[in-house]
Amino acid sequence: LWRWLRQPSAPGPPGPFAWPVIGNAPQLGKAPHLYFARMAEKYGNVFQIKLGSRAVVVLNGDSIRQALVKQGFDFAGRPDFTSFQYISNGDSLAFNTITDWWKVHRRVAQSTVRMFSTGNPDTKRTFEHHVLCEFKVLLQLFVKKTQELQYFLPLNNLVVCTANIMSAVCFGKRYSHDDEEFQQVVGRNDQFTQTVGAGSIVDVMPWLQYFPNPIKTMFDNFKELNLEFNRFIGDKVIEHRKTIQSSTIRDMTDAFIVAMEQIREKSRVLSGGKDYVPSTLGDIFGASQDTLSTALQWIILILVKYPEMQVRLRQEVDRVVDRSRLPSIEDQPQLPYVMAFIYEVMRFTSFVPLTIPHSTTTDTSIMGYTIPKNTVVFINQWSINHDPELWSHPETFEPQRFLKDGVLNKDQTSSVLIFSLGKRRCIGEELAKLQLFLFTVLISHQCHITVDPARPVKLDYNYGLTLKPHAFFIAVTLREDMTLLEA
Ligand code: HJJ
Repeated sequence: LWRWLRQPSAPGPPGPFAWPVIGNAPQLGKAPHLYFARMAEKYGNVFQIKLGSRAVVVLNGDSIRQALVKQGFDFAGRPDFTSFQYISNGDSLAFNTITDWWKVHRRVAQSTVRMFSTGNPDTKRTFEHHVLCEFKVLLQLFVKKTQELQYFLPLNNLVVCTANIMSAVCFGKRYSHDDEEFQQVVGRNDQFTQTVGAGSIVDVMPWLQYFPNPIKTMFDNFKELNLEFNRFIGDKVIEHRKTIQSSTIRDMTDAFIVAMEQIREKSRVLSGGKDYVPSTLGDIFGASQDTLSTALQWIILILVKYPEMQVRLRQEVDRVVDRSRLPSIEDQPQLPYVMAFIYEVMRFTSFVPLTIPHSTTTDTSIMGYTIPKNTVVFINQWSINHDPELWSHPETFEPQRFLKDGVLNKDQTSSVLIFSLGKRRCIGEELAKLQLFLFTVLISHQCHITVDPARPVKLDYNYGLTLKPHAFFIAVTLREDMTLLEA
């Protein structure tokens, strides 16, 4: 005992001076990931700050793989943040800490997503069909808007387009681009991502929600959007339960209802008999429409910011796909530049700069520093994607960095970190990459996108769980006549 008492315990991570009450909150600024990258240069890849009264450990570079993979369980928790309690009434898998029932439900969610996207050639074909249908509607709308207005804002249509793909998969239904109810459900992604992004003020200074101020207003909007979102998902599940026939699974909602029924006994013991069908669907529908519409915005923004990219992509696509048919999934192995372009968009924009906040599930240590149980941990994915030791000229957009002798370099592509790692890694990664591939080849094969010269595009963004580019105006013209598209 004496020796144990005298043993000096390893120190906590170093970090900048923190003010009372607010801690380092004001220093985060408009781009917390950039502030964290600067602090990592000064204090090392593992450092500590204070947000409000909470200690937050920020992991950068190498320490991320060490924590999330090698010490996976220790770092797989979620903090008990105020905002997380309103997402699916507090039952969201993505925003809840790891438990035994959580593991069961994650496995169900993972295999269901696969079953409706990249699972096998049949499911891939069905998924591709949904993407193709939505792309056609989108392109026709864009061409019409270009004829009427010349330059227009693509944002809302991109959101409805990606939401429709997942709505078809999840609920077996698509919506018109001017359906106001659907817009109301999926059109508030900025409010959602700004409130749950790492460093969100209400989560570290929850007392701000109790008197009138801009943070309270933002949080009230967040609560309201979640109520509407939950009502939308809840109604879908009720409709499905009324009409389900277990012999024909129509969509993901049916699949979850059946799968949860099968694990009900196990689940009742572990989770007290709660219904996780709506929350699991909410996570999948919400996450996919927000992230994929953001990715699509960045892809289009980069295509107009660097028009030579459109030329280069078109060259490759034209070499593989002639004008007698549309591009498809089977063309993917022949289109390495398209994939290199997509990886470079993910690396360069790092549009999920920090993951959903983690927390430690036990007293632990990393890189020689002790970290107590229940410490908030931020994972700075951006720091890896812009590490000059890993990437030459990280601030330059250059898809070629992912190609070696004309083929995709797997060592390089696996160095991009945007879907996180370990027990919390994204379950939609394959679906997302397939969808982005299809959009990129379809755009390159079918149309030409230009930017309003009076309003040149910038790479600026609003920070949140996902980085959203500032509004930009485009014009879209078809490469050839419409006959192919309507075929
Ligand atoms: C939502 C936008 C929502 C949910 C879920 C329940 C699972 C970007 C990264 C991960 C995505 C994490 C997940 C998000 C869940 C949204 C999204 C919105 C309501 C929701 C790293 O997505 O406007 O409302 O309710």
